[in-house]
Amino acid sequence: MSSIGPGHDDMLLVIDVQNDFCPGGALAVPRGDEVVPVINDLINRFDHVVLTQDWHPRGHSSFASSHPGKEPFSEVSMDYGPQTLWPDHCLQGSRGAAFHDRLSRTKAEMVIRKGFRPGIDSYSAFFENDKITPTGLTGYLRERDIKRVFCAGLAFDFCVRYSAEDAQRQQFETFVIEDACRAIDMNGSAAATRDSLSRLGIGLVNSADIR
Ligand code: VGL
Ligand code: ZN
Repeated sequence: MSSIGPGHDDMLLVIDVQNDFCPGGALAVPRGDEVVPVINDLINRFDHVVLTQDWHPRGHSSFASSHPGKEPFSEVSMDYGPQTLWPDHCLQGSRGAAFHDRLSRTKAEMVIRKGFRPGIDSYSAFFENDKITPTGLTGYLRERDIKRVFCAGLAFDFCVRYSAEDAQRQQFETFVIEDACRAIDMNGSAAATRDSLSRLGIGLVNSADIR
């Protein structure tokens, strides 16, 4: 693809680059730490940067440990729909919930925390998993006159996917920078994500395309 952006109405949305999603963390994404230098370079090139931070209270309903007899990576049905159960991760204030030490945070205009309500998970930076409870990010981006959203981070097939799909649904032109993401990839979820993103007209691009 020819080169795109970044311009003054573009936002780089950096999703969940936290210790627990990196090797050694509680919900490690394979090679998750490899996104850090790629994202740092993107942060230098974008005018606007927002970070998200998965931020769960103890005993969160997305934790398998909160559902007796259930294993991590199994599924339960919540009143808002199916929910994958995870190992305990990104506990508020913990070292695992902190951003990766080498992630450049200085330029971030805002950090949006998600998943802090005990009874509902939030993959997307825009809406919780009930698809109706907003995080406030849409209003922030509209008020700042942002027109395009470029997504990067962890995990490609969960929080990046849901954030990108909601960004597009909220009328932002949306791209996912694939080499700035890594996937959990359970039951073909990485391929399903690629299919879904292209069906929705979300651009899959590489960081080298953005200059
Ligand atoms: C995520 C599972 C649970 C993510 C967060 O950042 O993709 N995945 N919480
Ligand atoms: Zn989480």
